[in-house]
Amino acid sequence: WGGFGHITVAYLASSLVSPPTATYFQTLLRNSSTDYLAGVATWADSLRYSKYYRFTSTFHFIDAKDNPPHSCSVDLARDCKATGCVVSALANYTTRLLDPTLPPSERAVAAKFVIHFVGDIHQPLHAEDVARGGNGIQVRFDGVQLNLHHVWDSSIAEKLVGGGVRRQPYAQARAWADGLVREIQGGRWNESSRGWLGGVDVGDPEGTALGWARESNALVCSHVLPEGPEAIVGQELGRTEYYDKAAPVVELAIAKAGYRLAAWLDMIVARIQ
Ligand code: DCM
Ligand code: DCM
Ligand code: DCM
Ligand code: ZN
Ligand code: ZN
Repeated sequence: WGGFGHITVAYLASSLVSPPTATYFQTLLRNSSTDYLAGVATWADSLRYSKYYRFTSTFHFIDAKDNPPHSCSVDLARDCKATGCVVSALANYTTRLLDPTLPPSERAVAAKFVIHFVGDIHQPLHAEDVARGGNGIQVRFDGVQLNLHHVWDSSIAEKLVGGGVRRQPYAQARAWADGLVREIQGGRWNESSRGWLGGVDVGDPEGTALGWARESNALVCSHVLPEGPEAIVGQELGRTEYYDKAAPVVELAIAKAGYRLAAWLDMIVARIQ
C-alpha cells in the first residue's frame, strides 16, 4: 500500500487492540499518543534509501509465479526469494518480537516491520509476480496514466475516501479507520469479522502469513486481472465498472489487515506477559 493505506491499517489496529497491548507498544515505541502505531506504519518503506536496511527490500511482497486469471496460487518454496519475502519477513519479525532476550531497540524495529508487513501482505499485487506485481503494466485512472501497482497501492483507496489524502494523510486515514471500526463493531462486518481470524496462530507465524498471502493472491485472479495481464494494458480503470468492483475489495482488505494486526499484536502481548 501507499502511505495512506498503511496509516489507515495502523489507526484501525490501534482502535481495536486491548489496553495492555496499547500500553506495551506505546512503551516499546516510546510514543504515548494515540498515533503510536500510525506514526511508524510507513517507516519500513523509507528504508529503500538506507544502506543499512537494503536487505529488507524484497520483504514487502511475495512474487507468486502463477497464471492469472486462469490459476492463482502461492507456493512458499517456489515464490519466496532467497533474500526473503513478505511471508518469511513477517514470520521472522514476529518471532523476534516474541524473543525476550532481544534488547528493546531490536524489538522496536521488529514491531515496526510487523506493523508494516501485515498491511502489505493484504495488497493483492504484493502477492503476485506478473510484471513485478503490476509495476510494468501501464493503465489509466481518471484520465491519468499510472501503473497498475500504483492504482492498487493508492489510487483506489484515495478515490474511495473522496480525495484530500495528499493534503492531510493522517487526518484522512483516521477518519477512514473510524468508519471501518464502526462497520466491524456493529455494522456490516459485525458478524463476519470474527471469521477473519480463522487460521491465525501466533505459534505458527509462517503458516498464518502464508494463509493471508494466499487470500490476497486469489484476488488477483478475481478482481485485479479478471481478463488477464494483456487485456488491461491501456484501459481506463477509474470511472468504470472495474473501479466499482475493486473499491469494495480494497476496503475489505484494509479492514482485514487492521483487524488482524490488532489480533496479532494482542496475541504477541498475551504470550510475553
Ligand atoms: N535481523 C533480522 N532478523 C534476523 C537477524 C537479524 O531482522 N533473524 C536484523 C536485526 C538487526 C540487523 O538485522 O537490525 C543486524 O542484526 P545482527 O547484528 O544480529 O546480524
Ligand atoms: N527505538 C528504541 N530504542 C532505541 C532506538 C530507537 O526503542 N534505542 C525506537 C523508538 C522509535 C523508533 O525506534 O519509535 C525509531 O527510532 P529512530 O528514529 O532512531 O529510527
Ligand atoms: N513490488 C511488488 N512486487 C515486486 C516488485 C515490487 O509488490 N515484484 C512493490 C514494492 C513497492 C512497489 O511495488 O511497493 C514499487 O516497487 P519498485 O519501486 O521497487 O518497482
Ligand atoms: Zn506496493
Ligand atoms: Zn511496503
